[in-house]
Amino acid sequence: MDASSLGRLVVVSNRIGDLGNPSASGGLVVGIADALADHGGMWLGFGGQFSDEGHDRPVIRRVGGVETVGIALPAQDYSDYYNGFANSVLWPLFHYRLDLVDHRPEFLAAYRRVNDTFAAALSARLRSDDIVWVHDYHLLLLAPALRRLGHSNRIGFFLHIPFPPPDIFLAAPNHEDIIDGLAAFDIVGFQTQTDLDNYRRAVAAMRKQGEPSQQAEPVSAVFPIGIDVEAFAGMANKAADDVQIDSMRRQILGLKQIIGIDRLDYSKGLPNRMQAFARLLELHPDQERSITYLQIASPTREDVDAYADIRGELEAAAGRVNGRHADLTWTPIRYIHRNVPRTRLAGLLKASQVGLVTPLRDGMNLVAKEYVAAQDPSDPGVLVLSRFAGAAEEMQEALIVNPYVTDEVAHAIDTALRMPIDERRSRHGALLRRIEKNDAQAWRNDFLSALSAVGRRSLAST
Ligand code: ADQ
Repeated sequence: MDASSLGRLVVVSNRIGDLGNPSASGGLVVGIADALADHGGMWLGFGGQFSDEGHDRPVIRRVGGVETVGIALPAQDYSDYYNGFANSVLWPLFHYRLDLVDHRPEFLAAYRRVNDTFAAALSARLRSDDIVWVHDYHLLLLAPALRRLGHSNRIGFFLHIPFPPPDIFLAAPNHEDIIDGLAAFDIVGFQTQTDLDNYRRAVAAMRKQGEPSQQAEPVSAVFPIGIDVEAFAGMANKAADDVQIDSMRRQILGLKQIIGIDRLDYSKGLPNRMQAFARLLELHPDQERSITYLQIASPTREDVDAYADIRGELEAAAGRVNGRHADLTWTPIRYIHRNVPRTRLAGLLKASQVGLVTPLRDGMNLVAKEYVAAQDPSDPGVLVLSRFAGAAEEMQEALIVNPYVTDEVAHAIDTALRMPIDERRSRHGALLRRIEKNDAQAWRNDFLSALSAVGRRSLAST
């Protein structure tokens, strides 16, 4: 079935994107905003306001044919659900970091309550022919809650982050509920084949132990998320004045720029990356004074303990490298802990000869795709990409590295800096074609077509 023949689309995610200014908010919001604009529909999420007794009305806005519903939640519940279960249990666990899991019983209870609250708010507004698209690990239990309320709508789920191997997944405090919860969706989508395989192996492992109470199994498939390539390239071409001045200054000095852009998250491998850059200066002293590394790391989840240390750790690492190598005219690492407007980011990516995307584990990583989209095809830079980013499954023409092996990353940066133009062009051309094919539009059309193709479920089977 063609996705355009669907009824109203209802998107549910933890927060609502800024539909008034989608391109400022990033790839995901643009993809969803376009889908909603096509179908007409509703986007429901936490609105940012905390509910007091009797004041828990949602904030409703209308942008074109799209209604956004921002629900209110009690402050303590939101903290235990968002900082707690979602980001202190599920995020580390799904990124293979059992050592960082910090579970408390009240987290899981709040997670269930918040999923139920989302379901109740949605239930009051849901029409019987709506199709529902739920996003990410905050809402794993939304479908069973909606089914309990009697809704037989088509409901799809997309997981933006990795799905871990069974041995790790089975350490989740409520792994049976998660598998049962996913079974109440009609489709469960993943970023990569690895994630899909891990999910299916977890289901099989639990079935062997007789654990899942659900017999139904949802359709499961891979839908690699993409970006709007043309729009991002357009932004890169409109670089702000300060980006142009900075890039001219570097040209005069003969400096090549290596760039990293990430949320300041432990999954992104930033300390390892700084170490690899330092190692590059040791292994290839001839690169001194001819390169500079710009790392932009946006603040994120600062209320979660595991994020508190990484900021200090990175500042110290950048300081150490600069203290050791900098002189009056050259600063090896420029480290910026701030959000940067997207047009400026695009300009900075374009002006950089090497893109460093070296997460220890990542669902996809849109920056890898943004870096390729931003390049000048006639003189493109080189992407150094972790094999543990979901993007590596599609982007094999990048220089693929193991981010845990410092020397390997250092050598790859050196190779990228010295790569002849013909090789740069042919690698970039292949990458560009792939990200154009698997772009944001393909992602949502593929997902929504698959969701519309499943039969409507009878509630008796759930
Ligand atoms: P993230 O972990 O946030 O997303 P990523 O895919 O790289 O990771 O997306 C980050 C977005 O934020 C990019 O569009 C980037 O340009 C932007 N950004 C990063 N740093 C910024 C800064 N300092 N200022 C402004 N903007 C900045 C999760 C998963 C990923 C998955 C996406 C989408 O963890 O694996 O690719 O969702 O599914």
